[in-house]
Amino acid sequence: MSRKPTILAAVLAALPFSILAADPTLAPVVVTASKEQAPPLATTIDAADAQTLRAATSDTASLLRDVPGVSLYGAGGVSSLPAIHGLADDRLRIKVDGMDLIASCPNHMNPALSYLDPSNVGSLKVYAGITPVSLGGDSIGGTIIADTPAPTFAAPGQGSLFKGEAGAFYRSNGNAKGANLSATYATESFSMTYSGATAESENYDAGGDFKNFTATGRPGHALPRDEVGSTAYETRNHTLGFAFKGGNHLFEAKLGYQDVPYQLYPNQRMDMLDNEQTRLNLRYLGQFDWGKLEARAYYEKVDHFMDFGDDKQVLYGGLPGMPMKTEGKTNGASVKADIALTQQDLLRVGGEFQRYRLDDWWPPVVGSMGMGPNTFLNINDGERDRTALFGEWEKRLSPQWLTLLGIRYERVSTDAGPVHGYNTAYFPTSIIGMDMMSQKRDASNFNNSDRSQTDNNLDLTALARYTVSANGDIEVGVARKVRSPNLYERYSWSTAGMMAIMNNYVGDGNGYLGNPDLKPEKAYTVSSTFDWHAAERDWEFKATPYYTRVNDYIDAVQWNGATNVARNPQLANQFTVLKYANQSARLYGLDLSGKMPLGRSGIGAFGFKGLLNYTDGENRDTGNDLYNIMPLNARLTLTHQYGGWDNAVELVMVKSKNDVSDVRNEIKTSGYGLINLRASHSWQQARVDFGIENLFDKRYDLPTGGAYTGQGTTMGINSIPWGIAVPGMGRSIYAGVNYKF
Ligand SMILES: [Cu+2]
Repeated sequence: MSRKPTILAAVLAALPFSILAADPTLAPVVVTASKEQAPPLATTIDAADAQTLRAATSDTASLLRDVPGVSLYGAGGVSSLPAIHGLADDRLRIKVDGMDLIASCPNHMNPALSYLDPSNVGSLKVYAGITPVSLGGDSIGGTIIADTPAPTFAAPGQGSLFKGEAGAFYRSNGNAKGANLSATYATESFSMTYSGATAESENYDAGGDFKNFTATGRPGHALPRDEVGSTAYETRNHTLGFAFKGGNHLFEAKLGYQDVPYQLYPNQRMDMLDNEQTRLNLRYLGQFDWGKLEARAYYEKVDHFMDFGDDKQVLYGGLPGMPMKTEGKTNGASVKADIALTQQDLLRVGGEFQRYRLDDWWPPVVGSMGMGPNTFLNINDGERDRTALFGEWEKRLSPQWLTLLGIRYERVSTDAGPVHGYNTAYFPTSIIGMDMMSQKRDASNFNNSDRSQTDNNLDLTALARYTVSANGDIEVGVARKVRSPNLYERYSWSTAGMMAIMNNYVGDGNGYLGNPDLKPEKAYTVSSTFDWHAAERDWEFKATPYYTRVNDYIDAVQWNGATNVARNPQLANQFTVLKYANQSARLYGLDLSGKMPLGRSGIGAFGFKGLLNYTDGENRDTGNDLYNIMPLNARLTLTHQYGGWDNAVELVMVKSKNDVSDVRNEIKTSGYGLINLRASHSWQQARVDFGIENLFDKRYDLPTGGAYTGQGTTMGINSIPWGIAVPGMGRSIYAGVNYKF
């Protein structure tokens, strides 16, 4: 630690000199964020934007941190879960290369964006307000469209081309390092690309004075005092793509393979100790006189394994661990046509199909009376199938007015087979005995219940965009969106605390119990965006107020496993078991964002960027605040460009979180401010990035990072102390290089 300020001072001291030393006549690589202008407004992070952050992070979701309306649920080092306007995870539609990937893990450790390395991002488009039905489905919040780079072909007459890119990074906090390589060989009609990336990190240190469990004298694996337990990871991603182009037809085949040897979780009782994904994605895209036709078919298989990582420990009878396995298989297909009816009318019609199979089972632990002799079947033969049809009509009424009307019907069927616990015998005397008793009762209740459910979901969207002048646009939209429960929400069945805490994908440390009778969530949203800007967008200011009412919102009620009824009174200041329940909720808020030039002088062009997000969420049935709502936060950035230099100083400000979900005993967090520094220099082929995150090594808690469960005996529901939030990362100095050939 003592060395860091010295390095820091050296970097800071060197900055102005290196700026002066740079030759301004060298052609800079132009880095601009492209903003889509067609309705509805989407914010796009392109490959160049991603590049400015990827030396600082290996978590693709965190590339969205500058996008208005987006916040992140903390999770593993490469797997944070995006939230848009207070709705997160399965409530959002997140497509990676057109695939609706599903987090199969009972802790959602493997969400869609965790399969995409930041170095392989072609673009990330965020629809924060109203999502068109063609890009939605089975979700009630916004949509994130993530795509790998589009295939490139040789120019006519060029014959063939070979090109590629290689990069590496290092980050001081956690001793994180990684590398990426991509190479393309292409002719005018054929293109082949390999992309690979690896990243690994040890546990990170919190800023300032964090006292982990070791520092506070709790039992468990001993760690240096500032270290945040269970934050290490190692990940490897590979994709191999083939593309054929003939006339107006494009055919693509993409193979993907991900192997994560470990990704530890500071806010889960378990750690990911292996995640292997294989996927195949086929796509056809055709241009015709009448419009565009796109068809896709994909297959994905995930093998996921969890147990306690090094920082967690089992004291229950000195047993070696608690292995948990998950297998998910997804088959999907979609067809979409964009039909130009007239010059002013565009019709989008399409259909989607998805077949998902899930097994989640926990093998017996040899020698354990509590965890054996049988396998614990958490989800057995889980099924979730979706069939959807949609139509969307985009009309330009006049040069000023553009409207979009959409309707989408989606049928979602779910089911799960019969289950049993570790041991169906009855041990009346111990805590373990009580767990066994409830497992027998719970399994029997579950097996006798009607578990097959079919939901008929209808989404409706209406959107209008009015161009006031060359300097202003207004967009107003209303939508009804529906999401069916996921398999864990419907079918996890054990009330026993020790089992329920393994079914948790919000990181609050509690246990969750499914509910086969859950109905789909229906959201009604009104949102508008006021967009003032210079004709060339040298400056811009956007405001997006929104309001959402959700009927049958899937929240949770505290559950008493012994009596098998809702708990009353509630347990406070401890971890508890909750059962999913349909309630109602409302969310509202405001995003503000803008940028302006601050002038140009002999030492370059300066600019200012700002972003502010506010969300309020309430459960209308209980009056409780909704869980994991990011408090008021703002991000102010001073930018500087000179020759090939592109630099920034960033101030992040977050208010304290006092609005918490009482039913989940959510932890309050204090407000904080952080300073980040970034610098980069680009040449024709090479680029270097370096910077410092959390310059002053500030201690802060992640407001949506959940409860700290990263150390010790996490197996018992209250065997670790309640009330400690996961702290954010302390100062990290990083550098990255990238070379294009
Ligand atoms: Cu997992």
